[in-house]
Amino acid sequence: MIQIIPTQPIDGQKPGTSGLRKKTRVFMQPGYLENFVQSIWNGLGGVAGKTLVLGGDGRFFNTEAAQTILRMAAASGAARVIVGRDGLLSTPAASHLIRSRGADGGIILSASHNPGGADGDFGVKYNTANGGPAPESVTSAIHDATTRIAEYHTLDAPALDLSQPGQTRLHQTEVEIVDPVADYADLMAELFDFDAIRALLASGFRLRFDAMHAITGPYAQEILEARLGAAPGSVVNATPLPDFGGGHPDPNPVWASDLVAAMMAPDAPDFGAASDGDGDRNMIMGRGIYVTPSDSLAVIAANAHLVPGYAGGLTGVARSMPTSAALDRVAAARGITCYATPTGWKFFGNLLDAGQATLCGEESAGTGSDHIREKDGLWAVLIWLNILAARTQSVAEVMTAHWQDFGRNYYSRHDYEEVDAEAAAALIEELRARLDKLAGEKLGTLIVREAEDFSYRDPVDGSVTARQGVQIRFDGGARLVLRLSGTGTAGATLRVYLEQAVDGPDGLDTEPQAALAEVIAAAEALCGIRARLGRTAPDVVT
Ligand code: VG1
Ligand code: CO
Repeated sequence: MIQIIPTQPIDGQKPGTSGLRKKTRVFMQPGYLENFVQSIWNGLGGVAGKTLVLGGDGRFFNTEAAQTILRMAAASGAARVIVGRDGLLSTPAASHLIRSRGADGGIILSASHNPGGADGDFGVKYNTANGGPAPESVTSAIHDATTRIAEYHTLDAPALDLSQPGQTRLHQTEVEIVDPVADYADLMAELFDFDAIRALLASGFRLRFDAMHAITGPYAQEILEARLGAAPGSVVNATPLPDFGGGHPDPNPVWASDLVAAMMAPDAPDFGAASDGDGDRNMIMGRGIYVTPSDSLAVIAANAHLVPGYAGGLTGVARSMPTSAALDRVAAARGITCYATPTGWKFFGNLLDAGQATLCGEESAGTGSDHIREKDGLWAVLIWLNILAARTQSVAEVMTAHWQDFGRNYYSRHDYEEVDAEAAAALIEELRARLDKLAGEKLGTLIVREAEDFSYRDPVDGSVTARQGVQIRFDGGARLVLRLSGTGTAGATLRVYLEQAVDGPDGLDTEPQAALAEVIAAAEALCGIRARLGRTAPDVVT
């Protein structure tokens, strides 16, 4: 039954910010997925006798890829594979399953917020036994294995029926098919005051959750509608589709514009939220107000003690470097440490494992805590609902009070997508070469205080990750960060992160792009982004 198939290394199988992402048709080429999966096994030193979790966000090719991976795990002697029904698991649910079942690791099939479909993107990510994305030491070993692979092992076996929970066997491997939602929903019930949220929803408080035709639909229906009593239909676009209905399952004001329109309408619900392709991102809105992810993280940190799962307080907090310093303000007020890490959830794992941080977040709509080792979209929605129930205030009232208490960090990200990769790389390289001489220079109206290429030394294991983005601070509380995306599948994407801190009590109610006008001009003065990349404006402003 076991087949040993000769193969050769395939160029470019290098995991990025979050796993290996490629065009779906690239992954569908004969041997492409097989090479990478065998390289995961090889990079780990084999999977014989191990227990793995397997699931994905349901995008096009999920079903076939899950069957291929099951055959390959069995051919390499895995003891057990725990797989979500129909090969489905949200990223947070997969992380929880790895932890709760004591698995050795897991494979998540997703390209997250990237579009799906035959002409969209596909991705494969390996998570370790703590439930989190593999750290760089592991992804490097996997990449290394892709450059040396000579054969892969698989089985000559028909596809397994994954449509019913239960136990089955593939060769000598136990395959356990589990309900993808149940365990995760139980975990949420442990962390939050479901009675208080239920009472809030019974009091006429209306919510709208947009699942964007992605994996969170069934999770949100079970938790928000069935367990918490939100009105039927509160969860919209709830049926996961292989191509996400042709949309971009990225919960931000650009791609979730329907939700924004609904929340800005006169009869808007009290609370609006959305999640992404694999369920780890979140967007939070109130009636007439959008909450930036950086602000959301700070509000959660400031109010977590109102929530049962965090009643004991936070040991520390962490944010990715580009994320605004709104979180730092809360940490300073509470006397706890705020860590700044490179972009990508894998850098939070050690801090969470060591108990040095309880809460983490990224400006890209990722928020989470030590309950699992991934960011968690529905968790963010539930903690917000729990906070609103405890404070008996609207989202707008909570935000106004927060800015008055802590000050405000105006924030925006401008993305230049699918630009010429060489031009973007040259722009960043030339900038790096100038960093030493930038302090004191005037860019537009702003004067540079300090400039650096961000480098991170992990406080737990001492590993160093360099070249993680150019960070420029200006006199007067403005900050500019530039880095290249590590999740795209075509050309390069330049991300320009813009921040202006205002301490208050005045100036807390300006339109964000206006509040950021001087930083936006400074970015152009610094490196002429638009002219160099041949663009007149960013493609996406969030
Ligand atoms: C982006 C975000 C980053 C996030 C990553 C994965 O990476 O900026 O904050 O962790 O996506 O999120 P990049 O390298 O493109 O900037 V997900 O929900 O796509 O797994
Ligand atoms: Co995601």
